Amino acid sequence: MNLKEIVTKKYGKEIAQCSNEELYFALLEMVKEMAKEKESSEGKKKLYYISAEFLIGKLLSNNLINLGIYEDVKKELAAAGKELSKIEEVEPEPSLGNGGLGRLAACFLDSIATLGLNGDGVGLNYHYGLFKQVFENNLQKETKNPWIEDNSWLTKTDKSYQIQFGGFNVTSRLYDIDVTGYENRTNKLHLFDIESIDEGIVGETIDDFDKEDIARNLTLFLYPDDSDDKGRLLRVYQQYFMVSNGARLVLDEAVARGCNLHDLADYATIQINDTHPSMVIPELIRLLMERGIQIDEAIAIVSKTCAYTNHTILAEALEKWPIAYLEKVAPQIMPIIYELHNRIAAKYDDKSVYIIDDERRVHMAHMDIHYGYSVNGVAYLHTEILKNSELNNFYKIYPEKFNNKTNGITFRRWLLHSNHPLSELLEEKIGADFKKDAMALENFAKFAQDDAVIGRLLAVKSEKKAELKAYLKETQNIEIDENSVFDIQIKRLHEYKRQQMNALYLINKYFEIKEGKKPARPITVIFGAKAAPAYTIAKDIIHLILCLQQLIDNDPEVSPYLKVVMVENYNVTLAEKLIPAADIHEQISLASKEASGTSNMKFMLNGAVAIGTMDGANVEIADLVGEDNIYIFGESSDQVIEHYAKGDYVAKKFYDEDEDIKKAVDFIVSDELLALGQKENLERLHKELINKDWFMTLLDWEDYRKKKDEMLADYEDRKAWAKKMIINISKAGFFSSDRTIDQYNKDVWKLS
Ligand code: 26V
Repeated sequence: MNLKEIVTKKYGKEIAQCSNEELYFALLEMVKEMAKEKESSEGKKKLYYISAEFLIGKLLSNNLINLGIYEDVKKELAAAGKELSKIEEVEPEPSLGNGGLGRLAACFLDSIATLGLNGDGVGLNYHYGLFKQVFENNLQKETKNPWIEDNSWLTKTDKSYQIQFGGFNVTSRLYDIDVTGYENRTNKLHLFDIESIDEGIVGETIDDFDKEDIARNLTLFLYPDDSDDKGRLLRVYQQYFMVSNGARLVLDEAVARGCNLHDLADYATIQINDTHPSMVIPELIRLLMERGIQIDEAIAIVSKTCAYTNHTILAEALEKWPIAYLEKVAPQIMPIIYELHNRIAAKYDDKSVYIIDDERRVHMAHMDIHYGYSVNGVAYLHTEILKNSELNNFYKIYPEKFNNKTNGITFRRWLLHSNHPLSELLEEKIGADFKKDAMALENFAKFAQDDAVIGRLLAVKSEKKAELKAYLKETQNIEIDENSVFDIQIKRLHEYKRQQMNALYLINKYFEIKEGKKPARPITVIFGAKAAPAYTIAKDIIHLILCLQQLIDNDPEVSPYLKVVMVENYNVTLAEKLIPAADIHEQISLASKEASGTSNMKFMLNGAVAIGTMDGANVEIADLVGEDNIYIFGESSDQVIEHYAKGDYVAKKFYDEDEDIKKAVDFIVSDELLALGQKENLERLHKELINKDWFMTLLDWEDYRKKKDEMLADYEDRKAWAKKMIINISKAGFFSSDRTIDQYNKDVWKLS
């Protein structure tokens, strides 16, 4: 049925008489019907991308684009006096991820379907998802984030399993979301839930619920507070629930396609997205044994079926679960984990590659590496660091398992959907090929000296900046100047990402303006970030930024030249507005720490220029665009790794010896800021920066400051800057997730 027919049937009226809400639900129905027609059972072998997070964002526009009906629907609505963009606003954003890892999983699903591959996502249906961030007294507060409505993209299926935990069972229920490929097949995102979930048990704050009542709380939140044992245990319950359901689904579907289980690896491959789903290995072995396969063969089958992606080298993020937790949650997999461990311990003397350590903790990544057939990092540098340092002992055993798959992003969402005017300009100048073949963007480079194209491109940027201004005014009551330079840093709040370094730059700029040294043009620095609820210093950094925002807003000497904005509840929808409007983007992690980054790719595609360290995918971006088109600063990953090895970085030395640093750092506890913020938080951050600074903010600060000033000066030559924009856009093709998925498929999954 077309939209008109659906609207008549559903509401008995014309499109023009419908509210935006009614039209949203009608479009939802229409898209679901059309998506269904493109479901496919083609392909003997199937990929399961199993992940605790899928940060899918709103789906309406994306689906309309992928189904090839966006323009027609927009016109039909316009003819009835309706605006598609207003209808999009009705849709709630699903909140099923933290950041890059979850968003990557969503981009991958889009590309898997777009390439016509047989592959689905498997995850959990968190009812409140990640918390909603609100600011109160310049502090982050976490509140519930309900997103599921009666009528939504979720479709309840008849799939259900009995999942056994230590001492009790729960009944699962599978919900599916359609994943439409761009002019290609429809795949599925399978989200498991429990029948007995009870949203009503959560009180005023997000941690106000009985964490031990697993049968009612299991799928309420993504990563509930893990600062205490109960929260951590709940996370293990979630993980086991996810993989037990996932493994059963894999087996059921394989059998339905004719698999005899001995040949499972010909029918299924499972990509383990970081260590959150690692228990799928022992669980799958257990289920195969339950179905009559001997342990040796079961281990061999699973080892040919599972592949692991590492997304971080941060020690605290590499999961190691105490045996006591696993015994409580899923005692039935412990004998298998012991067996997997014993086989390794019998073979190798080196305890660093064992699965169970002397503290009786299970190293999930170690299990993945030994019993998976592929181990990949997510950018060239990251994979090199895994091979040569972090996982070197494993690399020596299994060099053939290690491979790199540099991350990518889907251009459907991050260009076609989020930046219509740029997309149109590109199509006019280089044709529509780039929509299917991202490398065709290279053809845009020939316009780098073309004044007419430069004028058009700058006009597109201005249009997106004006749109962002209007959006922030309407949604957050924030005023920004569209004629200022937009400098944007959006990512999870973490010390290694060094939002604090950006804040120190702002303090320094504040001093300069006070002293009469005004910037050539006003600067608007925008942050978007959520901090993990138990990550104290990260929350202190948010506090500092919010205090600076208030201080500067209230200072008539400074506010005409400098504006700091921390947007509330940064999410995919906001990213879609912020990225196309950016002039400058900040990729300033301590070298070696950011596995890849993916916002860097989205920004370059939208014609923003990076200031960054040689870290993650920045290295490959710099290689592609060349040094004139990116602003690189800071020590290299080798130097940083050496500082850690020698333990020779002393923040206090930088603080004592550099007056500008001292002045900026001390301003954190100045009377001006203490008047706006909490003494405890600001003093803690001040102390941390001087006495610890584990992620070496002060090491690179001077270099960062110089580079940024150079960049701001260069921005004033608008023509030269536009050339940088054009080069960035034209080199972005490599970062299409279609390329990444094609590589996964050719090197790892080998789907037909
Ligand atoms: C998780 C946690 C959880 C406990 C507290 C500290 C902490 C720190 C980091 C993480 C991150 C987990 C993995 C992750 O999200 N990695 C991101 O993956 C992206 C997609 O590959 C990549 O672009 C980012 O660079 C990487 O940080």
